[in-house]
Amino acid sequence: MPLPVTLNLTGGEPFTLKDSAAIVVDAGNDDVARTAELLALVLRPSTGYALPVSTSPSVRGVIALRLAPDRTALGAEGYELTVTSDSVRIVAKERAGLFHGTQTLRQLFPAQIEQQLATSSPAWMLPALTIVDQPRFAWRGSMLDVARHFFTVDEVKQYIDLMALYKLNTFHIHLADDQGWRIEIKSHPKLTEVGGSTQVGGGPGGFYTQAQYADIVKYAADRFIMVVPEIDMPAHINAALISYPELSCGQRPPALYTGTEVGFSAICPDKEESYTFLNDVIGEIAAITPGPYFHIGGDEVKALTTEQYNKFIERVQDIVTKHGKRMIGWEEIAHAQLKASTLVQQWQTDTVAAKAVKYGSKIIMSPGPRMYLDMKYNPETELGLRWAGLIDMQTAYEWDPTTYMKGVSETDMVGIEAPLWSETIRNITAAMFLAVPRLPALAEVGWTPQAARNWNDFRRRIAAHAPRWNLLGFNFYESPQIPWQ
Ligand code: TNX
Repeated sequence: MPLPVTLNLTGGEPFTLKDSAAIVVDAGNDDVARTAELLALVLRPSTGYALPVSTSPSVRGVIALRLAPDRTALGAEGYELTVTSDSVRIVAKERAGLFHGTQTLRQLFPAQIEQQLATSSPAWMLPALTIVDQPRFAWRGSMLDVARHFFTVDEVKQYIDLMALYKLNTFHIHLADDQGWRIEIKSHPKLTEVGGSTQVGGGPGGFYTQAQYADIVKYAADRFIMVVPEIDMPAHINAALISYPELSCGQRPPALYTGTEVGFSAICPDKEESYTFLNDVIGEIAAITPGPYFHIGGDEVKALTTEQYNKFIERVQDIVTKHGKRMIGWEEIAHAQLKASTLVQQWQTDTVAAKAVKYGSKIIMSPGPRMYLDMKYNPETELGLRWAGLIDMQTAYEWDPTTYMKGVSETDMVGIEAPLWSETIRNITAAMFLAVPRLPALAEVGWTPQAARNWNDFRRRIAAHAPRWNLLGFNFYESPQIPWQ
């Protein structure tokens, strides 16, 4: 999961992982060794084997990870996994492919491989096979809203673990909204002191220091996941306005906000100091973000005129560009004049995002009725909202992003992203309940060729993952549409 492009059971003798095994990598490549070490961290506790990461090619019973730059057909994220009776070999053109290959290998072992205590049963056997695999879309993301409710660094890492297991490669983190500002900005300390002090429902909120943010970025990067930071503007910005009231136009006295209304706040687009402030914020975050993107939100603005909004977006686009990043915004930004390098994130309509195409801007597909992980599964689901509809498993799985929108074709989109808004969820247990099993379903929408996807086949395969989620401590929704074993 997601289903590989090709999988051939060769019918040969199976492979059994033994306590003498090692994970072999080519000498002189520390990055590959780190991927091997992450695989070892999964395999060691349950097997109880030492599984050293070794550069000695003579070790028997090996799992070998090897970069092959000449295997161009594998692309930036593809891999080939070959299991024979005496070895497991993962080959990829690039390092991301090796990592994805290790996630496939992990899933080929019995579920108990995820156990924390060593166990001698079952035997650690793999069928002889060859898998050649690569993703359909380059952009396979998920967004976590840490603004409405704060999530600790450890919780964020658990979410990244879930994404990595299903080969997602982009983690969009919604760092500021009306209810909370979650990232330290050294030039404007009140953003976190004041703006970070609460959350929906009035709890204590919280924020990440820049060092903690860098730690999240590194954790994600080790798993070949790019972090995209979002500071939502010009609306969804009350937390900044209470910290620095001079940034508002002064229509409404700012106060801490712990409700769930949207669209009421706006940074003043007509004051020069607003852009000085945003330049500082975007500059500091850009400097600690290795990925090429900065997300400016841009959604649900009710307090500005169209003209004010468009001018604001165009100015901010220049600021983002000046700091060396490509801008991303929710679909509303397509009303403004965009650069071709800007990405537009579709979420609500099929007309606004289509406008982006005329600027040459590519689209990230996040249609609410299919991809919003914060929607309820059914009318009785305790958590979640329902404005975009109810999304049980078949609805999440059975659709094609490239035929979803009129006037937008496959070449207009970079891929898909599943947002998890956190108005109704206050910790990772609640987040997992909404994300699992829908996020694995959407991961397959993003990875597997459309022609190879089949709902009935998917239902059967996803059912086998429940024991893994239990061992990993991932809460999940027991959808009645899945034949759980
Ligand atoms: C709409 S999607 C929003 C968010 C809410 C979400 C709840 C988008 C760009 N804006 O502010 O949290 O609905 O589902």
